[in-house]
Amino acid sequence: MTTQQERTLVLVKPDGVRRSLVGEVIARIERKGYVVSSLKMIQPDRATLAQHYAEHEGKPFYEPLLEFMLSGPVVAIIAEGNRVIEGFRKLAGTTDPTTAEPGTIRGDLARDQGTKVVQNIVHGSDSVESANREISIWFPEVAM
Ligand code: D4T
Repeated sequence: MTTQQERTLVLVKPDGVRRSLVGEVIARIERKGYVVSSLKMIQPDRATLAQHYAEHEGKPFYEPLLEFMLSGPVVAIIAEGNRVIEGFRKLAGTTDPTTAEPGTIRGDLARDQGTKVVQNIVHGSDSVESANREISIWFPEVAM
């Protein structure tokens, strides 16, 4: 199997920060063997979130998603490693936390809240293109 040195953009979303799960998420990234190369806590503004979630504009959950993401600070992380994009998505588990596998971040730590938008603790880039785009949104100061 070929290995690919990659970077991915991880966000600990406002629910994860409110529940003091920042350390838990970072520990899982690091225990897996990935390297945290950049890290910051930010209160995101609407323009940043509109860029980040541009692909979801117009969907029923778009406005609730932005409201949720505006509801408190997030922690933005660049994690590095071979195949880290796929690897972090596996660590995170599937989008729906009710059915996310136990052992994953979402499967272990999140559940359905009955809210209009799924609150699932973390975001992780889903491709090299998304990672590059998202890193430039959240870390404009980091050279590609
Ligand atoms: P992110 O992008 O936050 O890592 O999550 P996913 O990759 O797992 O999911 P996504 O981009 O498809 O969705 C972004 C965000 O919207 C919420 N969502 C999503 C929701 O509330 N209802 C839905 O039907 C979908 C598809 C959850 C994550």
